[in-house]
Amino acid sequence: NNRRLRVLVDMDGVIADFEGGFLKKFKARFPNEPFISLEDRRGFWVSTQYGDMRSDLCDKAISIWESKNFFMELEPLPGGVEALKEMSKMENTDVFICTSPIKHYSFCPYEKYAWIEKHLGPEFLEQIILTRDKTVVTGDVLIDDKPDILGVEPNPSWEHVLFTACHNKHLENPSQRRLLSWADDWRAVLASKRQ
Ligand code: BVP
Repeated sequence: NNRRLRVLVDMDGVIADFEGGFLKKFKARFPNEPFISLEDRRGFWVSTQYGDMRSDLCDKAISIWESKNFFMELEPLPGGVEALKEMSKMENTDVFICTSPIKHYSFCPYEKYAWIEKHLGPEFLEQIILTRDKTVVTGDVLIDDKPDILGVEPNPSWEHVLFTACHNKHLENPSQRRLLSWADDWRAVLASKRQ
């Protein structure tokens, strides 16, 4: 089998610590407001869970990731940068970072590029796919922490492998295979797609 393998890797919650960065900045900016510990996070949308706690907290949460330097200052998640660099050096393998920017576009798209250049190197700037609809992107596998990845294409070409995050780790019977972290066997996931 000579076909090249195309791996799509999500950014927030997979290589960049969106949840940790959000909670740290939310507490710093709103020290007198209640917050949701990472242990208590449920559901993909942070804004929904904060809004359910108290309606005005939805907009307060949104103001955190709409702020300048929010995306730039996210910490890398353990092992992610190393895994992507190793993956990109594998034979017959093309790696793309496939990430959905927020609609408040003043900072997020720029900062995603800057983050990737800083942590992965300028050569990875060639590998970025910014899209709000990942179903129209073709690939063999998409490693993503969002449990439901929907869009205009009802039958995406990729297999979604669910990357475990604080908000999805309690899901009982996810329809996807899981990667528990970058210490889990991502090489075996890739190997299985080369068969
Ligand atoms: O840019 C990220 C953060 C944002 O949605 C994007 C998810 O992209 P992928 O990980 O799917 O590529 N985001 C936005 C909200 C609320 C908006 Br209102 C949220 O609660 N969580 C979240 O991640």
